[in-house]
Amino acid sequence: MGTLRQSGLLAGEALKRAFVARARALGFDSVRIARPDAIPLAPERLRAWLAEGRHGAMEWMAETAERRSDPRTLWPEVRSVILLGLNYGPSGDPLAALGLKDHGAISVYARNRDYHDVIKGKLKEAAGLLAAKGGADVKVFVDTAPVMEKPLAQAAGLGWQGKHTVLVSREFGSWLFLGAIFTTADLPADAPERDRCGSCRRCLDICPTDAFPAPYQLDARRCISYLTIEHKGHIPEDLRRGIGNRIFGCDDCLAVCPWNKFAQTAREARLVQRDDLAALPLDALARLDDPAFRARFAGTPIKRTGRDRFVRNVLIAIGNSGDRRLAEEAERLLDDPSPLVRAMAVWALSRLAPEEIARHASGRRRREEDGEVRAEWDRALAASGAAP
Ligand code: B12
Ligand code: SF4
Ligand code: SF4
Repeated sequence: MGTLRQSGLLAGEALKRAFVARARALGFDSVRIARPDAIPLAPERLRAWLAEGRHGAMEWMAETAERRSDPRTLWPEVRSVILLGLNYGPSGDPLAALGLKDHGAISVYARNRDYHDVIKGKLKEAAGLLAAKGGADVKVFVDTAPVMEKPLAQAAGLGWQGKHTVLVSREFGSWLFLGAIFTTADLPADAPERDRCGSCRRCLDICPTDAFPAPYQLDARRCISYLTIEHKGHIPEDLRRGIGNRIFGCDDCLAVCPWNKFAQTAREARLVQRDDLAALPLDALARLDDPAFRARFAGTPIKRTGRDRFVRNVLIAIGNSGDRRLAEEAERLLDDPSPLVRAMAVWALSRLAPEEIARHASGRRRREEDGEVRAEWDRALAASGAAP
């Protein structure tokens, strides 16, 4: 400590105070600190989740499990883990778009700039202070690194993991993005937050695809967020109806949480929801080709799925719309180069115009080279009463 003082560097409480002030000036809404050994239950819970296969095809979760479950495995020199929250609370009803059946609903987190880009820059700037004023080494993480941000955030006291598994804050409800800074600086830790869910189970009961096998446990394979964003293949038939018109992510379990009564609208301009991205007309989306898709969603998280997966989702929403006028969009996509799109075009058409399936199948079913798309034709023909 004496050496630190002589060198003009800060340490302990003084460094923490300077850091928190800097992070708040950069716009972070919550800044708290946990010890690197603060999540003793997480490794076993992560292992159990992976063993059940609940990560679906997110192989990167399994591949990084060891480093992910303990900050000290990821970086043995780490002495303090700083968790930072950025509020992205919506101004209106986050579920309003679900009532517009000829529109696709985009989840709140994707209605403006990609939060990775927004948070990463701020984290780097904040971390710079620890290096400059504390002589400490730092590493910054947001989402994509093998770090269990939610249990660490609970240990630091930002909130608690609700029964929907997302971190709930007493100040911001369900709407906090999380980021982490690992540092070699020894900073005084904050107290953890306790579970405040009580007997409530609103988030569990609202889930349209029944993705919670038990409270505090999510089976990603059934979660609309996973299916519409992460999942690269065909979406299982039994889950398509539950998806409704959610074309990118899902907010149902977040939105019904009673703790949102304390939520506040996002302050960070790049995270304030853009109304033109909340609900989008399905017919226009179905006509996006690759360049148009990229241009439309540049800078937002939506660009991540690429055009084919996005149009796959749009076709599920079209199939669920009950709007016969949208059948022509599905019909046009029956010959799309992407099998993901062709398969969902068949499904959407079979829901909106089952009597026309046999006519459209003739020729196409025989020429189809993709086994999954052929199976989709067979299911559609069987459901419409025509023999495959
Ligand atoms: C993989 C992932 C997903 C997957 C899986 C989600 C999941 N729940 O695991 C999918 C694609 C489904 C997903 C969806 C979403 N995600 Co996501 N995702 C992640 C990621 C990259 C890793 C999460 C993880 O480690 N999962 C593994 C499981 C095992 O860990 P866990 O969820 O903490 O599970 C704990 C509980 O199950 C608990 N537990 C288990 N058994 C028991 C029993 C009892 C009794 C108790 C008390 C607890 C308990 O212990 C486990 C370990 O702590 C994080 C970023 C990060 N690096 O942390 C973002 C992250 C969690 N996602 C985020 C967001 C915003 C979302 C969505 C809201 C996006 C959307 N609107 O569509 C949805 C929410 C869906 C939901 N209900 O979880 C934010 C959440 C912010 C917050 N306030 O918590 C994060 C932190 C990204 C960020 N940097 O901001 N996501
Ligand atoms: S995000 Fe939607 S689908 Fe996923 S668990 Fe929550 S309510 Fe269910
Ligand atoms: S809805 Fe209820 S059970 Fe779910 S996270 Fe919020 S308080 Fe907890």
